[in-house]
Amino acid sequence: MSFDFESNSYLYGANETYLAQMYARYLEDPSSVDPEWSEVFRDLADDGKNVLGEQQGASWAPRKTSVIGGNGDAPSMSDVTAGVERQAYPANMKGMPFMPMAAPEQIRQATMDSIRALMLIRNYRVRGHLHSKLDPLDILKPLPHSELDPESFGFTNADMDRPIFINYVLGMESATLRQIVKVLEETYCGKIGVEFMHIQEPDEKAWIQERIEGIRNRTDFTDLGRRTILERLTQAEIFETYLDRKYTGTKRFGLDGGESMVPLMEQIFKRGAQLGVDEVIIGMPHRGRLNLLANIMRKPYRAIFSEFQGNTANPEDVQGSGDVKYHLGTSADRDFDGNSIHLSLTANPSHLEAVNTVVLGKVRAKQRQKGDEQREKVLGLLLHGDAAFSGQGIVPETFDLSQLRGYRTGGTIHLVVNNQIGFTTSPSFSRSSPYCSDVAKVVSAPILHVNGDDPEACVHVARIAVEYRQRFKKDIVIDMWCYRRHGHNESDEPAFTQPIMYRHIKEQPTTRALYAKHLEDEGLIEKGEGDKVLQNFRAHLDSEFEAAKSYKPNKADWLEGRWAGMQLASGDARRGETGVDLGLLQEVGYSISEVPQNFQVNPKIVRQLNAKRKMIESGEGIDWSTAEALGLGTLLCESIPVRLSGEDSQRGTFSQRHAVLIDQSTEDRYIPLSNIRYGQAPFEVIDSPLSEFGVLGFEYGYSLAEPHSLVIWEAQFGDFANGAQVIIDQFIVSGESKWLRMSGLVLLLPHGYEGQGPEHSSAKLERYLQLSAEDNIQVVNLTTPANYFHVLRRQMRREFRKPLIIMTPKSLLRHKRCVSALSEMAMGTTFHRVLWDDRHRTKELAKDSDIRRVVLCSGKVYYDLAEERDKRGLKDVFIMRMEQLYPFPKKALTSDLERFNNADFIWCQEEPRNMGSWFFARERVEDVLEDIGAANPRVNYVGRPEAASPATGSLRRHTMEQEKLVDEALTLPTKKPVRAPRKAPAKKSVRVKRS
Ligand SMILES: Cc1ncc(C[n+]2csc(CCOP(=O)(O)OP(=O)(O)O)c2C)c(N)n1
Repeated sequence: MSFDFESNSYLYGANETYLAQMYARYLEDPSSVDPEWSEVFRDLADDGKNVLGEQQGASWAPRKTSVIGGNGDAPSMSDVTAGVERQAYPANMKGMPFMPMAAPEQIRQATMDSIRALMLIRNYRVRGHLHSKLDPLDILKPLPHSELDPESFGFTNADMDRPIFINYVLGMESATLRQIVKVLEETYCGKIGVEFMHIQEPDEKAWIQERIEGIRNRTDFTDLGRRTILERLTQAEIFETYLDRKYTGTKRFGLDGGESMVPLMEQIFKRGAQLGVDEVIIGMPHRGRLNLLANIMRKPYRAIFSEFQGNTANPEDVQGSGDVKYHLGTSADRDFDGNSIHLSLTANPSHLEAVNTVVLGKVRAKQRQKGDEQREKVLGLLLHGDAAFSGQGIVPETFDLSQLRGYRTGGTIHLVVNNQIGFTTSPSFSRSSPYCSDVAKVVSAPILHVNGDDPEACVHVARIAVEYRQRFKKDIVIDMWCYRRHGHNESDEPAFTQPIMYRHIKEQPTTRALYAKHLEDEGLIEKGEGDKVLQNFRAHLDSEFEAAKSYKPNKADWLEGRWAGMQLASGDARRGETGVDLGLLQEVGYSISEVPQNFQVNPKIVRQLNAKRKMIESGEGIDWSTAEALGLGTLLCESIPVRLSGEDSQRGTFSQRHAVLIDQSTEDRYIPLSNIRYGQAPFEVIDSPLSEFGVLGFEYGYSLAEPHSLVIWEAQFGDFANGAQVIIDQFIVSGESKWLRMSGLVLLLPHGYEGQGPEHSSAKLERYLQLSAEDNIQVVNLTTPANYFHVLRRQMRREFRKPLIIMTPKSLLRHKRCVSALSEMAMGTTFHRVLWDDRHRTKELAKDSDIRRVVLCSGKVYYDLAEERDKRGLKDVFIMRMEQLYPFPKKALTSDLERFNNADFIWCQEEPRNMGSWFFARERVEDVLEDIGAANPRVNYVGRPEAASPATGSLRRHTMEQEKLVDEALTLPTKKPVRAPRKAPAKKSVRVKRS
């Protein structure tokens, strides 16, 4: 049919925006548009809603403008939505001409055609990925989808060649339906499937649409670019086959089948570097890791071969357990077209995906170090397997952190190396969602699915991903469909479980072979040239293989860069200088008890602030949270930044901290510790999302990258850290030994038996003690604010870093005896690993030789014991506190216990016998007793009996249990123990006043 668009100018203007606006109006009030339009819309019925009703989604919708506010940091997602200004619809759509009353039927038909074509186009944008050809094995075929069928929109075969006016949508003014469908298929259904219509932000959606539609979602590569891709594929493939030949059957978790990962990643670095990225922190699983180390990080092939020959990755004299080669990290500088970029691969354990937030924490720390406020210089890049990506809970936690003020890093690029299998499990058993990447939709991240056997498409999506990230500072996912040529590892037989898939794989030429043939067919390379590239590379590997025989790593890669100047931990007491000039303590003390004028603090907090002020004025009665603020505040004044994150940490779970004060009329925020003095270091205190695994990983990562900040993670109650056990076991306690990576991270774990039930009593102290070995961590269970002050400061006042696990109190936060004097924090004072009985200081106890019992304990139970002991007026019971359990202060305890030559010794704890510190302490205390030649070198247990659950749910029962154990600890035998002749001490111990 011939239809004169030009002469029907009203229809010429019938572009998408126009129609959408009018349709919206029609939905509100059908009589507000001309009756002819009303009739068209009525005929469209629900279809109209899909295409025209979605004002936010469609590219023709009124554009929104995001209002970005704040202080350099972009607002959260909800801030953005709140700040959106909507473009108003014209007040009255009436009068927008439709057609003359006596309109010819053909005009009406043409309008309907336009609208239906727009609906079809929109559906391709939404669902086109379902038609895309993603599976290189061609087993998973795209299914026909009714929403992508022109027939569903009322078009028949006869309509295919009729011109339809679409007003420059898809870059065409008008086209036949056949042409429209062809363009749509090319753009949305080729080797790339794009999911982006779920994005909430119109700008982002429009950007992706424009980025892909204009060029039919394809990059035209230069000849050099294509040759480079071939070269990278060759390196990737031949490296694996070479290892396979030389070390047949040795586990390497090869990349075979996913080789396009190499050119894809290189493109991220290259384009990223052009867009201002100068550092990329990478996290990845085992699969393809050696390939990445060699071909991307440029770890010498000879070094890798040497490790395959059984040699260690580090020089012989470097301590530590080491790790398998496919977990190791490394870093390298690469140059892309004159832009230098630093690449750092984070070491990780076998636990899939656990490294995700560790990487984010590192990125955040690096961004701060570089003053990268726009978050465009340092990029996080996470690689995932398909099964792990959809299966592991840490993945949504990672996405959840992506836009949060305290954790955002300006967007992570996620690359799923989707080999369509997880060990032996097929996707249909492994997830309920269609794609493994669906989890990324929790943050509306765009998802670019791509066929791994089309390396050009892979490089193309990599380019889009990094451009998107740099522009919008949000996460984006590339889902690269590939296959795994061998079993889960190289000695597995995959045909046991996936025989059909593996028959296909056997027949499947490699990605390199396919691409070499493609370039030959296109005449870019000569016949056989691909093989020549391959032989050259193999010859290079041969020479590296020879060199590996005499290869010796010359230095371990640690304590460099930011860590330069740090040393291995040594010595016994390791106190560090933690005492502080009284003047500074007072300066900090006064600033944490003051608020600006006119700042309306909640009256209850006013009382707390006044109390704090009094503590500082009198120098007495410093409570736990004040000591904490003094510890942190003095560090800040010494130019040491502090970062504290945890659930409700700003206020404090027990309403004790109030690190952020809220104005009661405006909700303005005031942070006293950020306002001590001009030039102090920055203080961050962050209410974290309700996650332990993700957030603890993040803070650990931060501490890896930043030894010069105090980094603290706080659990709401100590036992909730069990959700982060992977980070504790596999990173915090073992990272230094496995990977030579120190961390000074502090964990605050509220602990103590106060009748609050099984889950709020125990921070599972026993776990940390069981994990203690080889000087890996420090575990403390403190009883005084001064000791807390010192232990926090000690963390930063030494030349090494060790993770510090602190059992923190709950009831002691407000216990009248749990206070310290300012003088206990002053210059010359220090942390004490063992604390003597307070009544000893005041000379209220019998002399040492008359002490009949020494009760050794740790933590809050000290106060229960001391109170009852005082009530009973006992003078011959000495209560000794083990403030630090690991490293066990053997030397100090030896000199502390040898004074009591007429006493028996008990270990008293409030935890059940199979928990707490008994198992850990018993052997060590008895060692000491033997050393000092104690009459009775056994230490007896007093505490709750073995139990399955950490504590009772009944307060009454708790109280009875607690009274019983205190009573038992303080009940002396009626007869004096017969003294055995004293043995000579095994070693001369040094006597110190307090340790
Ligand atoms: C948390 C965790 N659970 C189980 C394993 C054991 N495991 C190692 S690899 C693997 C399959 C992973 O599949 P996928 O994520 O698709 O990656 P692929 O190995 O296929 O590259 C499993 C289950 C593990 N390493 N980590």
